This record gives sequence, structure tokens and C-alpha cells, in this order.
Amino acid sequence: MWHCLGPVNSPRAGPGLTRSSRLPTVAPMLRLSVLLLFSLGLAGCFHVQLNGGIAAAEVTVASLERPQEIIARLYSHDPETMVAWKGQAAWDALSASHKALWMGVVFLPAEQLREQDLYLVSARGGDSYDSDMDLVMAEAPVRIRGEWHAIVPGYKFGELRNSVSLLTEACYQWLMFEHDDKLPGRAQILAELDGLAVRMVDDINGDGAVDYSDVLIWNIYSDARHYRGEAEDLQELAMLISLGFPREFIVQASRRIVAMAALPEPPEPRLLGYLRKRLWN
Ligand SMILES: [Ca+2]
Repeated sequence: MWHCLGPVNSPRAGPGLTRSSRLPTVAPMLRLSVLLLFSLGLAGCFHVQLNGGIAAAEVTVASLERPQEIIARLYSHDPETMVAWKGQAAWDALSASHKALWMGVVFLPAEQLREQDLYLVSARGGDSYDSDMDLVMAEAPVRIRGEWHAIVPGYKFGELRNSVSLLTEACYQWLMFEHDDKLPGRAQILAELDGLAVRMVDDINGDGAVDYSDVLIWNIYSDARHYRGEAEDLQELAMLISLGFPREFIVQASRRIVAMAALPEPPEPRLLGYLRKRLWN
């Protein structure tokens, strides 16, 4: 039976600090099942997630240059669509953890997209069945009120697993803030996204380099420990999006996720509090 492990200390984590490794994390076998789930040979498989997967979220794809022109609009899987797709018996036969992992999965179409272009994938609303990330579906889901984003290069829609996550939202909001909502050209955007990735995550896909591909593939269930910042900051952004806070709060929390991850070493707890306060104001 799959189960959650307790907190695992990261080598970067100091005493009294809440590093991302202290998010609920999953056993190695479960990590394998996350990888398998998103590697079923189904290209364009994205996981829409905040703290855990978000079911029945409205997911739109638009050109990054013209975000108001929606190219595709879909909804992430919820229990109802899973039963309609797999059948009641097959759904009932799934373990609790596999049911939870299917929440938030969405297959985005690659046919209408150009590999060399950049796209904005936006997720809105939906239901959180596993906000405590214990991989047990809650009886009554929590309704999500806000929206979050991922900048996705066109060729990524042909890959097997990527996410619209807290980290993709942090990157999107960082870039939008830095450029006063007027994003530069494709090459500069990609270079800046790669630069943010180096600050924020490890080489998650194991290709020997850290770049934006590692942010896109980051899954809060299986890769929480690969975010270099504080679990507290991720959870704060998840809470603000869930409650539908105004964008200025989302921007502040996103910038803190990037900035705190960039610290070379965990600071003293008192300094950490000071930094948070400065970054907040
Ligand atoms: Ca990599």
C-alpha cells in the first residue's frame, strides 16, 4: 500500500527552518507511480495542481502574445469525468492514492500549436480533494476561487508530463512584474525562465542541466524536496490562489517564492523573518 513518509531533512535545511522538503512527501514507489501515471504515452498530459491536484479546473491555452485569444478550453479530471472515461468498476478498483493522483490531470491538444511559439496555460477554479496532500480524497472538496498560470513552449505539449503549478505561477508573475506586464521576445523570455529555474529547483528531469524544463516537470507530490525555498512560501501562494486574493498579493507571494529559493544557504530564523517582511512590503 502506498503511504506518505514523514518529513525528510534536506541537506540545505537548518534547524528550526521549514524547507520545502518538509512538505508532505511520498515514498519512492509512489514517486514511481506519479511518473508512470504521467508517462502513459499520452502526450500533452498536464497536472493542474496547487497543494495537490485540482479537479474540474477550467484550463485554457492561448498564445503568450495574445492571451485573450483562447485556442483551447478544457477541464481537468474530477471523479465524475474519471467514471465517464474509465467506467465505475475501474474507478472503484483504483487505490485511494491513485484516485487522488488523477485529480487535476488534463490532456492539452498539441495539434493547433506551433512548436516554436510560447503559450500561456491558465487554470481557474476547480475543486481541491487533497489539499493536505495525504493522497486520500476528501469527501467534500474545497472550491478554488483564483487562477494560476504556466508559460509553456509549444514543443512541450508533445511531451508526457508537465504541470501548471505554484512554481510555474511564481515564474509567470515574476516575469510579468519585472517587465511591467509587457513581456519581451521569445528568446529573452526563455533565457529569463531558465535563469529563474537555476535559482529555484534542482535537475529534476536528470538531463544534467537545470533549466525551465525542470520547473515545468516539477510535481508537488513527487518533487517537493527539489524546490530550494521554503514550504511555507509555497503554501502561502496556494492559500492566496485558493481564496481568490487580488493579483497584487499573488505577485508578492510569487516573488518571495523565487527570492527565498535563491538564498545560497538557509538564514538564521530571525533573519528569515526579517527577509520575509522586507519582501512582503
Ligand atoms: Ca534538467
